[in-house]
Amino acid sequence: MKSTMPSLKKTLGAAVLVSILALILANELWVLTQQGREQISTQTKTSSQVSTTTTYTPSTTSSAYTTTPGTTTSPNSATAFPVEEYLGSGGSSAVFNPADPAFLSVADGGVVLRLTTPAGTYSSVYVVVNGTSIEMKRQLKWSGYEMWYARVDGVGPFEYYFVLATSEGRRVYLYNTTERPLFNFDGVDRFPQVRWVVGSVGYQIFPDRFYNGDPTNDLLANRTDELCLNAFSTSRPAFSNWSDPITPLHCCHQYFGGDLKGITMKLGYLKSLGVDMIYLNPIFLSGSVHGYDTYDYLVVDPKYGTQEDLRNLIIRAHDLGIRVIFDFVPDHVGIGFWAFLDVYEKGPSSKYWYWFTIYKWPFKLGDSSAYRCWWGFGSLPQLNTTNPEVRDYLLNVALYWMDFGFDGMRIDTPTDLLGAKDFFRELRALVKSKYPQAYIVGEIWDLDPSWLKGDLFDSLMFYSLGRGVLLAFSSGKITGTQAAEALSVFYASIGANVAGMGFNVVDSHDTSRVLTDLGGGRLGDKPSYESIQRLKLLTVLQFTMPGMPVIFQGDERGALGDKNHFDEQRYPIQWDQLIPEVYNHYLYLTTLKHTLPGLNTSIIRVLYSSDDLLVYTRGYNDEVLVIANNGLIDHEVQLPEGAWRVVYPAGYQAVVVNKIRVSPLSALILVKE
Ligand SMILES: [Ca+2]
Repeated sequence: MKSTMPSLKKTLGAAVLVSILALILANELWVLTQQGREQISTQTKTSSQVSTTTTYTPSTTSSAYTTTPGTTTSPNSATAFPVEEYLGSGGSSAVFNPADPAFLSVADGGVVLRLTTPAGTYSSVYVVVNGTSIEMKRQLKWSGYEMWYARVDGVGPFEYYFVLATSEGRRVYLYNTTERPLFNFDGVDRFPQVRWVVGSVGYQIFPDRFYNGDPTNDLLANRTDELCLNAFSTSRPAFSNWSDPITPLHCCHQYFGGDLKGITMKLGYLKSLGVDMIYLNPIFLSGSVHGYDTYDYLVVDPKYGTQEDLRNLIIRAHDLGIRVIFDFVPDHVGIGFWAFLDVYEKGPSSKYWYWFTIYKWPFKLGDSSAYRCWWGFGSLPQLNTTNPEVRDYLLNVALYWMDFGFDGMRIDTPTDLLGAKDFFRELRALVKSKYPQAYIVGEIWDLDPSWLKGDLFDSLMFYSLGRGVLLAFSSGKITGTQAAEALSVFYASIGANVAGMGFNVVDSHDTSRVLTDLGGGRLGDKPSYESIQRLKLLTVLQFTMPGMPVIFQGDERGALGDKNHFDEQRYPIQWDQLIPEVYNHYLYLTTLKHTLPGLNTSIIRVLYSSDDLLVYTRGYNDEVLVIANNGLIDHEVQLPEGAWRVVYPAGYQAVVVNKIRVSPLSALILVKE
């Protein structure tokens, strides 16, 4: 549920985003400041000696256990004069905090260790794990920092420390504490990845506007529509044929008749498109088209069908290997919510009086001055989630639908809840104890890593990535270098496990459609060639980020819609209209997502950027290479060593070495031969 937030978001420039993220990061990180206790090597090494080393192993690793802090007795002292440091002691300015998933997490069945250093200071970094040295890869780079990562196979316990080498031969050994020099991973995964998300393609469905599978239920919304209850409203709901024009009621009270049977009938379409997960906008009894004003959390809205229809949808989807998550709205209800109506009728003698915050009674339904409501909307009374009764009620609702067969939930406006983090901590513990692979996503527009530490959500709706970075780049609002910086800050802020679980949206029912944002026009227009090129560029990026690309219904068909015009983007899918070029493009991207192993990992490395170019790899062996050009001229790009096969655009299929040209407003996907 969003009203003004999207337009607010739009005004956030990429530069602002970067600085916000940097701030978040700075607060989260354990930054070791430079204290000038550097010891310069007496034996200078050339840079090539260090940088070409692929497996550096200290000669006597076990001595690390017995080394007395502050002495010069260290591994490998013959080749370089080492500097010993302990976390928090300062010196190397390296940043590491094993308690934070951004630095240590279990992803794709292995442990991903990451370390941040000042940019350009170290030519190579190693992590020594149980005596074996693993070279860390330079993964990300942003305003003065770079982040390195290494993967340790499996999830068993191990001990480790870091070795940082400069091109002049100075080596810094980063240990834990003077008492316990080695870092220790105990083998316990405290933030398990929901593994099925990593290789999946998601699809968001707005039920009233997807497909009408049962015309007999179309008018049932009349019985509960909020406008009929709201004392401050004189308008009434409207019922329209599938391709009727939109009216000022379009956003919330112009009904088109889409329903659960309609979704079930279209499962074959979704399967052939390559969809692995459906996110359903609210389907429970409510007073609007969007459903964020719940009347009964445990009743399927009759305008969408019956509980049996829902059961049938989930069973059929599961049969096809498609998971389904529901939209959970714990912050507020509709004015027709049974407990709220009880308060409305009985006042302080209602046993639900303390489920809300009532300022005066009696009151009229819809009076925003009479009770606490969401963002001042009188139609949306806010629940008092600090009341244990309300919390228990909502927790049981969530568990009820998980028991019913859902695979997870998207949570509406979580930051607005009273006592938000306490509530969601409890929710997660309850749901995950019974369903460890349940996927829990919070509707938070900015990147706030504090929600992604393992006790709250698996992912946020990553608008901050999809729109803040990828759309900004594809529309030409930011350069490749700015995009690389923003991507680096984004992925440095969250664990690799979270990156792999990313809910990667570029638009939704709460924003304009991206094709409109990219200059394609409004509902009913014919998008230009350039806007479609930009859409392709954007979606190549969306589909090659770690995590799950989520398509908003109809984007794959080339739908248009301007949010500022009565939420046009929610207009019904016109099943007789489709831009084949767009649909085939999406189809090919879902195929690549399913078939390229590198895209089924949680790892991205930003390799190179310029004004027009953004270049990155995917996978632990850098096996997928993406080159994106948002400029209006073509560019020649130097390829990493080896032979590369072009897999996007489709049909290209050439094997190339050394260099490749990338056309204006386009992207290439290559795979290591
Ligand atoms: Ca219907």
